[in-house]
Amino acid sequence: MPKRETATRVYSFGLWTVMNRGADPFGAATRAALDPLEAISGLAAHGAAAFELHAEDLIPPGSSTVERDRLIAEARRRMTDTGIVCDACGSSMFTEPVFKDGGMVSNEARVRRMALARYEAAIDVGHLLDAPLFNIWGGRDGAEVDASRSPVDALKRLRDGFNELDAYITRQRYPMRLSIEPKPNEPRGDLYISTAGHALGFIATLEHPEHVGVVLEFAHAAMAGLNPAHEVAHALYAGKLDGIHLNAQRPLRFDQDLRFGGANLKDSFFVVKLLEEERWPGPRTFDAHPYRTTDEEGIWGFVEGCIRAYEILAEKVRQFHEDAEVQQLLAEIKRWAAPPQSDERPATGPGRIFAYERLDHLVFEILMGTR
Ligand code: XLS
Ligand code: MG
Repeated sequence: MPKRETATRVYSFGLWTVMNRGADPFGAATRAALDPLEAISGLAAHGAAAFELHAEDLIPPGSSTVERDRLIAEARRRMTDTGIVCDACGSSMFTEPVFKDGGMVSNEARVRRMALARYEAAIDVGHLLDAPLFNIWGGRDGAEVDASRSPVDALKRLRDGFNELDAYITRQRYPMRLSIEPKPNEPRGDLYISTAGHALGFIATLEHPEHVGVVLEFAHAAMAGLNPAHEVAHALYAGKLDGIHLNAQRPLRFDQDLRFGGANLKDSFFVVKLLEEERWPGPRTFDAHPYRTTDEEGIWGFVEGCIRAYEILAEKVRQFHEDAEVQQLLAEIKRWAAPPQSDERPATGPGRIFAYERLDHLVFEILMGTR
C-alpha cells in the first residue's frame, strides 16, 4: 500500500503505553520497565512524532526539584535530538493509595487539596515540556458505594477543581488548554464523567468553558456500549475535540487497551473516516498496551503495528471515496436530501431507493481487500 500523507499526520503515544509492564489484576509484571527517556527516543525512532505523558511517567513521585529539573532537561534533550514533541501532559495520581477514594471528588478535604497541588505540579511539568494540553482522566473520581457521596456533590467538587486548575494555568500565563477524558468505569465501579456527552455537559458549567475540551478514547466508548465514531462526532460538532486515544476493546470485558486494529475493524474504520473527512488536525494518539505475552523487543512492533493500522484504515477511507459504485450510491442518497420540488409523499413500501444494504456490503469488501 502506498505511503501517502504521512508527513501531515502526527502519530503520538502515551509514554505509559510502551512503559507498561504487562501486569493485570490477576498477575504480576511480565517484562522489565522501560526507562522513560528510552521510551521517548524509542517512540521517535519507530514512527511517532509526538508523545503524551503523565508527569509521573518521567518524574517519580517524591523526586527532589533538582532531580525533576534534571529529568526534564534530559527529556528536552531527547526531544531536540529526535524532533519528537510533547503534545499533552497529565497526572497518574490514580495509582496512589492516598487517592483511593478519588482526587478532586474525595470526601476528605485534605485529599482534594493534595490532588489539586499534584495536578498543578504536573501542569508545570507539561509547560516545561511545551505541552499545549493538560489532559485529566480522573481514574479514581467515581464510586462503588453511592451511599458515600451525592453524585451532584461530586460534580460540584469536580467543577470547583477544574475552575481552580484553569485559573492556575491563566495565572501562570501558560499557553495550555485543559481537557477531560471520559470513561464509564474502571478502576472505579462507576466514574462520574463517563462519556463525551457527560464531559460536554459538565464543561458547559465551568467558569471558562472555552478553555476546556475533551479527549476521547475509542475503548472507553466501546466499554460503554457506544458507537466510538458517534462519540467523537459529538466532540467535533461542539468544536471541543482536543485529543483522541486510539486502541481496541472487545465488548463486555475489562478495560483491555488492545493495540489499535486488534479488534473492532469496522468501528475503527469509521473513526478514522471521521477524523480524516473532518481533517481533524490533532495528533493520532495511541493509548494501548502491548500484550502481556509481549517481551521488551516486541514493544516496538506494537508501536509500528498501531501506526500501520491507522495508515491502512486511512488508505481504506481513500478507497471508499474513490470507489465509483460507493460514490454513485452516496450521490443517490444525496439527491433525496435535496428540498422537495413537489408535494409528492415519500414512498414507504418495498423498492425504496436507499441502497444501504449494498453500501454496507461494499464497506465490508473494501475492508476485506476484495475490492
Ligand atoms: C485509562 C486512560 C488513561 C488516560 C491517561 O483508561 O485511558 O490511560 O488516557 O491518564
Ligand atoms: Mg486514554
